[in-house]
Amino acid sequence: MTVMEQRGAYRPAPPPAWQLRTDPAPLLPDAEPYRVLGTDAARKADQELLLCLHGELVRGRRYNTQATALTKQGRLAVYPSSTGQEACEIAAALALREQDWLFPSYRDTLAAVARGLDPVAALTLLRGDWHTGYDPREHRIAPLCTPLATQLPHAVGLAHAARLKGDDVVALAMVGDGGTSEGDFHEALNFAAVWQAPVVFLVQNNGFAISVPLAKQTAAPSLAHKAVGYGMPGRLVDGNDAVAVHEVLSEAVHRAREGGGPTLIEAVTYRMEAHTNADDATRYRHDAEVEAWQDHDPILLVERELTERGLLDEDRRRTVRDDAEAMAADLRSRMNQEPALDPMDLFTHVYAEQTTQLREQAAQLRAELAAENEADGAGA
Ligand SMILES: Cc1ncc(C[n+]2csc(CCOP(=O)(O)OP(=O)(O)O)c2C)c(N)n1
Repeated sequence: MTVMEQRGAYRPAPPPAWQLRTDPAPLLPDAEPYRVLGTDAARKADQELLLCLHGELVRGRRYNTQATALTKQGRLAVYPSSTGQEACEIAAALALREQDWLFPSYRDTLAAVARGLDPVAALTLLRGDWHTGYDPREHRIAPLCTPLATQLPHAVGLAHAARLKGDDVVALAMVGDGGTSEGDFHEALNFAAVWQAPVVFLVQNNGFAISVPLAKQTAAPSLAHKAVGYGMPGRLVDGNDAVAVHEVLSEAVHRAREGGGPTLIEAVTYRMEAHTNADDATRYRHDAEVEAWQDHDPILLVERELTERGLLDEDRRRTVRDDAEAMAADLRSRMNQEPALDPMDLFTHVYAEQTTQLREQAAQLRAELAAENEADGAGA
């Protein structure tokens, strides 16, 4: 007998008035990622969409190689390449309307560029500047977010506020597989579902959070299954299939716009490069795994379909390649112009009155910069 029972105070609690409020079955994702390219359904894909996606994917790939080259030339502090993930980036961004908002992570430069942002402005933060480089309100693109998943509650807040105001706005929030383990992911999805906010969450499951593989990140059946616990539909899509990504995203955006509430989409893809230029991926994965994904390259998948339809001749390839090269040349030449960066600006706009710690950090940085200048002067 327990102490409570001995005292006679123990009364078993009545069973809670519990009931299943939502039938979970329609919320469940399919067992396999949704695919279009390489299946019979591909024949129905719109020709203009295919050609547009192809051009954008090739541009996106070229942007990635150019930005990575700029890190090697010391023109860019860091670049998290999305090579291999271009279909997620571009097809998702193209599913939005002009008035909608994008909430990107640090890896989602291509989504921002596909939405019309100047390719150089998109690299401002990664260049080491203290500001975003563009007006988020003008472009309806939130700043590229480095603290994992913090962009998600922001997206929900904006989407919910827009709905309260009666504005026709949908927010697309992008996050990595690792970001789904953050508290912000939970809070954002919970609020989004309770409020039925017009927001779409796109998880790019690229296999790794730096060196941590998905198996060590979660024991969930899939990341899309997490949706069910919040009461929103989960969708699983092949993240390398640009047509499938575009279709699934467009449906979810439409649903959100019509008042149907949020959706969680897991796009299964693969990060072909290292986490950033500062990472050595050979320390935690085998080349064979990377090579196996080459056969499922997002550009290759679209090109196979275009070729089969007789829409990709040498002329077309050249036009697309020239367009990508022109973009890369412009990016290169503008990034090669010396930026006016003063590292001390980091402290300028944080607080109206600096805290003691910030004053100390500013003094430390000032001393380091002075020592560096002196060393440069001595070496000259
Ligand atoms: C709150 C927070 N914790 C840790 C980090 C350090 N960090 C930067 S990237 C990263 C891995 C993220 O992986 P994932 O979400 O899968 O996105 P991916 O980089 O693969 O696109 C970590 C842990 C961070 N930026 N923010």
